[in-house]
Amino acid sequence: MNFRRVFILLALTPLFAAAQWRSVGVVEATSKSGTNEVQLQSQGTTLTITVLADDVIRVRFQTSPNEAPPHSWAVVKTDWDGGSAQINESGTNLSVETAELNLLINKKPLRLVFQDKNGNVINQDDPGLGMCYEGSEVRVWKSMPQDERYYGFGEKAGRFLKREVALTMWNSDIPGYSADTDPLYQSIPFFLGTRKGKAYGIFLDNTWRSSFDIGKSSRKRYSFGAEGGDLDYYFFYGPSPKKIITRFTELVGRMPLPPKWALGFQQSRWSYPSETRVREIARGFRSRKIPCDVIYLDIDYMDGYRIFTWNSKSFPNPSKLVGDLGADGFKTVVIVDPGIKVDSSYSAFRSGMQLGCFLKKADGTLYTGKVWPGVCAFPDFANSTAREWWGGQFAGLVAAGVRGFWTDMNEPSVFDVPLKTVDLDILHKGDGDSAPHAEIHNVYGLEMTRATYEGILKLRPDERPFVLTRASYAGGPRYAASWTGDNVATWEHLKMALTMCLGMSISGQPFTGADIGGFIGHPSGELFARWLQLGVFTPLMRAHSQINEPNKEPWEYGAAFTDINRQTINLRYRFLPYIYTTMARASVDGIPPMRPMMLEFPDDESLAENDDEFMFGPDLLVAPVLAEGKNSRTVRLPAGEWYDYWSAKKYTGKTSVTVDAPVGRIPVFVRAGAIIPTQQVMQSSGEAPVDPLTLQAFPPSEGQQYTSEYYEDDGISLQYEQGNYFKRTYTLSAAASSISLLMGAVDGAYKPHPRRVQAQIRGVTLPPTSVMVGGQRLERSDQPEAGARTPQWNFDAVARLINVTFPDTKQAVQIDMRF
Ligand code: MIG
Repeated sequence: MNFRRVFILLALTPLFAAAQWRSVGVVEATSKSGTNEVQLQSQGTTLTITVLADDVIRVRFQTSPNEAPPHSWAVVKTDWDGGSAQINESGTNLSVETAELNLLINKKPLRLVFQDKNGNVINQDDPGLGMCYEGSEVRVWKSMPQDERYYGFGEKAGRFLKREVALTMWNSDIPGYSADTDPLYQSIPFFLGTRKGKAYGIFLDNTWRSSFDIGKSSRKRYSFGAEGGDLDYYFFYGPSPKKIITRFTELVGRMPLPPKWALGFQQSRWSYPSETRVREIARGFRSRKIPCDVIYLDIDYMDGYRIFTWNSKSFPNPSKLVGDLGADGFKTVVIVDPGIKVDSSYSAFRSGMQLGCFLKKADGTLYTGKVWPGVCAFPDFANSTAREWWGGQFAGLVAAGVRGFWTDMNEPSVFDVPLKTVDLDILHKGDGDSAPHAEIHNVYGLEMTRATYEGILKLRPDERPFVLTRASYAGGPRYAASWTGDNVATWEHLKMALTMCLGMSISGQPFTGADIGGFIGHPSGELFARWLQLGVFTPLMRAHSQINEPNKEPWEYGAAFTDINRQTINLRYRFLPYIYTTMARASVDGIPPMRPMMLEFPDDESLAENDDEFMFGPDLLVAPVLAEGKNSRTVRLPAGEWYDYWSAKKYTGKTSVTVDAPVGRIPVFVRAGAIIPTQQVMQSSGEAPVDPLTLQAFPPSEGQQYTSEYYEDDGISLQYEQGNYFKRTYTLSAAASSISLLMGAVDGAYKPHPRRVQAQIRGVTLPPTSVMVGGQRLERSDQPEAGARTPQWNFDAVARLINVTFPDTKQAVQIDMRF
């Protein structure tokens, strides 16, 4: 029981600036444990340095060393092998050396200096301040080189590059936030520092209110720390930023592969108030041939906002409604809030009370706060009994066929109280070790998504759960996708939708998106169309709206925009095989689909601060139009060669180009050599079979070759974990008078529906003189029969492409085109 912390918390100095920091002094004693850990004592403080791997070092500074080690809510990997660590002591210095970096520990006073193997400083404690403490607060100051750049910090508004800003981690419900509003809904205390093409990462694993001052109060040093707990951080060395993200997500866990339908277009609003309106919306999509996979039900589906219930007047037969939607290709997702109405005739309240699942005050009485249902009790998601109880409450919704759950208000948000959340001294029971809300607050949302995810998985063990959350912490993607909360229908917010998703993506949350069209306010047709275009390239593609706004469905802006919006959503469905492949990759190595330019091209100074274009997956460069009244867009192309996706015109990179971008078109470029797997447009992702699978191939320059990957599985079950997937590589190469495409042998047991593969070689001006598939010469047939099963090829001089169509097999296939 952690009463000391509660006590200190109440006595906290309110103003951060007023703190009288004590800087850690001279080391009095050191002790090694094993080959990879050393402890240093100084004036009652303990610093523990643990090498987890050659590129990962944990630094834990404790000002009260006798306390039991706190539990980490984020870290899932604990069995690190320590790499090749060597710890050497000589006089006033101690050094920790690994194969990839050296940590010099100055003992007089205690300061840390991280260096690469050539002795260049990567990161160091500020010589003057270093690690400090005051009351229960802990903080470290680091030197801040003028040319160092900072990125990440999870869900933060404003520019992608973080400089001269002070950022706080404290999950907060802020409807209609703006570029300088901070904090927001989620806390991911992780960032990257980059300098001269080399990157390091820092993850502060502390759930108390924490803060990062990145050159706001000083240009020479930055600092981070928290109001309680240990200064417990992980230092990652790249030098590539990708390597750091892979390591960080190994430490805190990765997004499991979501159900494929969750990557389709999703339609929401607060609220579709009745079964009649929901059916009308579903018909609205199908009758206009606008693809859609998901319809959301916001709070009004419930009986008086009682979670896990239905309003029997407006939703008289939920299973029938959900079933009919399902037959029409729609999955139903419903909102759930944490607040459980205090109402003795309400079964969730009664069972939660019986099992002691709700937060209580120090005197043992129920803690209550007001939210939508009125006076509510709040589940103690830090406690496993409460989590299991919560998970079980979904039985009815799951039985009705509801497929996904949207966890809102889980900062948690409480109405009509000054702090807008649960009282900070309310104790969470945890499992054995209790902790005040001040310590649990930032993981309340994370643990709510955990309870939800685990509960649904138990109820429906053969299906991947889909949970969408507003609040979370580092490691949250293990359980849920997330969105950026209550944004506004302005062009500025469209820009922020991009920078925030990029920030989330490099903070370990790949499955993210913003409310398309803006939650608050009403977008113009143009703003909605541009927002929808960006949405094609955000993993979560969901349109949503506040209550009392005019309708915002894709057909509400006039016929011309309806056509444009249909084309845009069609594009999402065309790219689904590629999008799914990038998501599969993220679930394996943490590298997100949305990649800031600095992540993909860390050595290119001209792209280091670029936050209006990005890579989607390894091979698509997306340059959305983010301002009103534009018909063209200037794009900075990285080194190499790039094709305009629309025209197949080829450009040499390291230059800026301006391309047409009328309101119906988002500029997209493809890396030369890449193969982008695409499919036919369908009205929902579950339609099958899709024939053919079209591999859009963009030939590299003469003498070059490039390999792309492809991933597919049943899109819904967990069998991919047992090898039931379909994975192959495609290698495209070009010589003086030939182009070859090698489809590697399929890895994995999954059998797709029988289908043809259509290799579509783009940007080709002349027809080939011969096309061979697997050593067989194919006939040219410029009027191909629709669906013909015989292998054939044709050339389209206007579109400048060659189509080669043949049945898909699991064996390797080589296609050679001679010119
Ligand atoms: O206090 O459920 O961010 O998406 O529509 C507002 C109603 C509660 C906030 C969410 C928003 C949702 C709304 N909710």
